[in-house]
Amino acid sequence: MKLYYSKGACSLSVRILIHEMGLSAEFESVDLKTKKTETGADYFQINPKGAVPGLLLDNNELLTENIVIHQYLADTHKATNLLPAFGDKKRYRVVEWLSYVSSDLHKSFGPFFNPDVPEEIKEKVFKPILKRKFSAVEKQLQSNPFLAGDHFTLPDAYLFVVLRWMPTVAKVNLSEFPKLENYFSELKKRKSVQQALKEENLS
Ligand SMILES: N[C@@H](CCC(=O)N[C@@H](CS)C(=O)NCC(=O)O)C(=O)O
Repeated sequence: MKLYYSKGACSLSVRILIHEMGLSAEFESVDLKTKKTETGADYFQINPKGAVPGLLLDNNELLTENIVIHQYLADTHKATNLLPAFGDKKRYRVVEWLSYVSSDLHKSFGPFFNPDVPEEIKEKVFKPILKRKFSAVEKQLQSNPFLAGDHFTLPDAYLFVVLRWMPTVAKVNLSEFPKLENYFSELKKRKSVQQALKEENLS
C-alpha cells in the first residue's frame, strides 16, 4: 500500500498508525498548493478530492478520509487494541472520539490555515471556538490517560497531529490545557510517533 501524505498534515496520523501496527508501506508526498506529488503526478487524477491522506491499496483502489483509513487499517490487521472488534461496546467510544477529532477539532483549524481570514477575526471568533472544542478533551483527560480510556487507540494518533497545530498554526499555547500538554509530551515519546516525526523531518 502507498500513503499519499503532506508533511505535518493530518495524514501524519495514518503514518503513526502504520508504525503502531508495524506495517510496511510506501509514502509519496503531495504538494497541497500545486496538487503535484513528489513524482510529478497530478494528484487530482489520483484523488479528485485533492486532499491527503489517500491510501492506495494493493488492489489499486484509493481509500480516502482519515477516519475511514484508520478503521480500515485496524480492522484488516485485527488491531483490536487500537479499535475494539465489532460487537464490543468500547468500539463506539473509540469511533465517537475519532469522529470528534475529525469533525470538531481538525475542522476548527480551517480558518487558521486560511491566509485570507483576518487575524482579528481569527482571534475574536475562531480562537474561542477552538478552545472550547479542546476544553472537552482536556476534561476527558482528567480521568483518562488516553482519549478512549486506559490505552492508546485510533483517535490518539489523530489528536497528536492536531495538537501539534495548536501553537504553530492557531498560536494557542498548550500550557492553557495542562492535561493536554502532558498528554502531548507523553505521546511524543512513543516509538511510532517518533518514527513518524523523523520520517517527515518534524521535531
Ligand atoms: N475529509 C478529509 C479532509 C482531509 C484534509 O482536510 N486534509 C488536508 C490536510 S490536513 C488537505 O489535504 N487539505 C488540502 C485540500 O483539501 O485541498 C479527511 O477527513 O480525511
